[in-house]
Amino acid sequence: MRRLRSLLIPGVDKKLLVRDAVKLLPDPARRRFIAGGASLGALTLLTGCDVSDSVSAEKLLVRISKFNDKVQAAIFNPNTLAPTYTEADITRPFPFNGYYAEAEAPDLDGEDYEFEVRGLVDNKKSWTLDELYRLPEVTQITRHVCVEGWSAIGSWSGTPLRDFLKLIGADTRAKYCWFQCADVDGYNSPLDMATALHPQTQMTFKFDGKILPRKYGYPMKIRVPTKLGFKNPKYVISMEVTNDYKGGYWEDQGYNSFSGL
Ligand SMILES: Nc1nc2c(c(=O)[nH]1)N[C@H]1C(S)=C(S)[C@@H](COP(=O)(O)O)O[C@H]1N2
Ligand SMILES: [Mo]
Repeated sequence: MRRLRSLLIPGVDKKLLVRDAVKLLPDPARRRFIAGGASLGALTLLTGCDVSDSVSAEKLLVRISKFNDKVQAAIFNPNTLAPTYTEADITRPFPFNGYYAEAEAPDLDGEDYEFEVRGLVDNKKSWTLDELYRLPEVTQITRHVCVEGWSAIGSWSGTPLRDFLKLIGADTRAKYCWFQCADVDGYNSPLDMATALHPQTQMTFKFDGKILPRKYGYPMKIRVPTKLGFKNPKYVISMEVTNDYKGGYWEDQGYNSFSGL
């Protein structure tokens, strides 16, 4: 992931912080954290603390040491909702991130855009942007957490992916929804079906109440607030419902595919 200006507070050693957290975490949180790649981003998701803004590393560790079984049960339940925030909490400007500079981001033409649907679905028709915009819209203000150690709160609007899956007659017993993006080097990412069906997983068409700008994934991104940032594909052009693990851009480079809570 690109070196977006590191927002980590100076003097905090990421590696040491993660190591301390591993020591403090009770099982099964610890096992899950290690299996997920033991990153600073995962720690942020886990605790809701962001070392990159106000909360100090020490506070984060204190919070971890106070984890009790009940909290853990809630955190590791796949149906648990990610925390939501208010308009006032939105990070402005919201960061851009990709494996290239902002000026090189895909520049899709909404006029001839078509979202292609493949695999284990009854209705394989492609969707124009007009058709997608007519789907019921919900808005959520949630935190986006990047594995690099920064996070930001944003407002995303669109339609719940689970409703769309129902609409197209997807076989929800399949293992994955695999998304492909328009990036030159073919960014893609598999999403496990449990997360695809999570009530907050969204086909997103707007950011902060306005049509999704190019930098945040125009015309569509998949917003997954229970996963790390790289599991939130932008510039999405197709989805395949499949039982095959097809890998993904960061997943193929060693990032854990689950990468969430
Ligand atoms: N198509 C595509 N999607 C992508 C990426 C990318 O490079 N290409 N980067 C991922 C990563 S690592 C992050 S942190 C977020 C950044 O989203 P933002 O630019 O809206 O902050 O997009 C994710 N989705
Ligand atoms: Mo990221």
